Amino acid sequence: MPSYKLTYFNFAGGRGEPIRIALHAAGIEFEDERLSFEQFGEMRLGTPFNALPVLSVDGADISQTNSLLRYVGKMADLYPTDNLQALYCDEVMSVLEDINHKVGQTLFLQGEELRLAREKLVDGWLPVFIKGLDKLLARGGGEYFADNQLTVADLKAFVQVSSLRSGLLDHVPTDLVDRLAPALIMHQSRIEADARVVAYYASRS
Ligand SMILES: N[C@@H](CCC(=O)N[C@@H](CS)C(=O)NCC(=O)O)C(=O)O
Repeated sequence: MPSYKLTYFNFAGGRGEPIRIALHAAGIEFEDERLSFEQFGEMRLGTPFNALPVLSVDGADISQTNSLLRYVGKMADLYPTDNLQALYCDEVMSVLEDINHKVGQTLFLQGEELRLAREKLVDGWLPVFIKGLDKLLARGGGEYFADNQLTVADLKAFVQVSSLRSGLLDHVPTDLVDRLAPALIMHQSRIEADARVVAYYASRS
């Protein structure tokens, strides 16, 4: 078994958290390196694309969240073997990356500039993504996004919906997803209650 180190920021969300959950579900021992923003600043230029997460496999650094999720998902039986179901899973993860990208563009704004940028998201892209994800969940049968079982797409959606409802994103109403897509809230609860997710958070406490 190779040695694994996952490097990400020190919080239970963002692009890194679904990878941590999937690694734990796979039963893979890994070094869970959690950086402060200051520490990241010091090593940023040493990462493959000046960004996190980075998974180091036997000392070789590999980037790109969804690629990492697919890799770990295959080892954790959380990635479909059927090609069409894998495509469904990938589509969902790409939409969630689009959300990360749009929200990420606002993360370092402040004051009025932040308010305007976030309101633009709330009136524009976020409803498009949320309603679109609602349809993709219905396509998957309503309980999971693909394969009629838990996949890495569900883990990523769970982390994203939790973040959007958390109140940590200023000017994003915490009930935005509730109003637009109640099925995504039920999905969040379903994934949160999954034994593998419960076991991961129990291991953290
Ligand atoms: N395409 C990359 C994007 C990674 C990314 O933008 N990560 C953010 C944190 S969630 C980051 O490290 N930003 C630091 C920066 O842009 O300086 C991926 O899928 O992993």
